[in-house]
Amino acid sequence: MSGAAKILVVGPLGVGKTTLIGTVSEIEPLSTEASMTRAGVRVDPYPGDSDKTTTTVALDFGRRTVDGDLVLYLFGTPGQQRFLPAWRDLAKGALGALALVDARDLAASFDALGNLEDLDLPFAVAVNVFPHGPRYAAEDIRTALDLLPGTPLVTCDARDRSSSVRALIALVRHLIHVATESS
Ligand SMILES: Nc1nc2c(ncn2[C@@H]2O[C@H](COP(=O)(O)OP(=O)(O)O)[C@@H](O)[C@H]2O)c(=O)[nH]1
Ligand SMILES: [Mg+2]
Repeated sequence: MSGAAKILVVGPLGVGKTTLIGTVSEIEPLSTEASMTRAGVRVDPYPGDSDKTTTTVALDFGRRTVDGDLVLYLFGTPGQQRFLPAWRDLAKGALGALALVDARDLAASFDALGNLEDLDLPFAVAVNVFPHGPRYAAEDIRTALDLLPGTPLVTCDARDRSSSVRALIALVRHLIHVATESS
């Protein structure tokens, strides 16, 4: 596969979207972050005991070439439900999505996965591994997230380039497979 593809990177607040795009991008990633206000902290409960003080209010953008000559334009989409209209706009023209999941809170990913299904956007799921996070068997994660058998499920560390690129390649392989099946 060569050419260019628009890819969404979706998932709940704090799952690692900004981190992953920054890790894999060949260009200086564009990231629009805003300080979380006290009010925002109430609206956007932050998982775990992280010292995170910013949250994405609009989008992240990066570019990554995989498999030689396929250029992926990566759009990180805000995970908060109240940004759903923006999320749907961002999905226009996208070929597929990488859905990031935090094993400490699988349910936090339901909204994003449901939106992808509503939009008929093919996706792969990447469990971003956090320290102290539970290690579930892949089958248990599939069941909890109600994934179709064909949906790729991989693990990654959003701070690690090779594992994050591997997750993107798993998605690309899936997109090729889906495109081949429907043609
Ligand atoms: N331990 C660990 N921390 C991570 C990982 N990915 C992201 N983080 C941290 O988790 C926080 C939230 O990540 P961020 O990329 O901002 O999440 P976003 O809200 O989905 O964009 C940041 O402080 C990251 O440094 C990871 O794979 N492992
Ligand atoms: Mg972010």
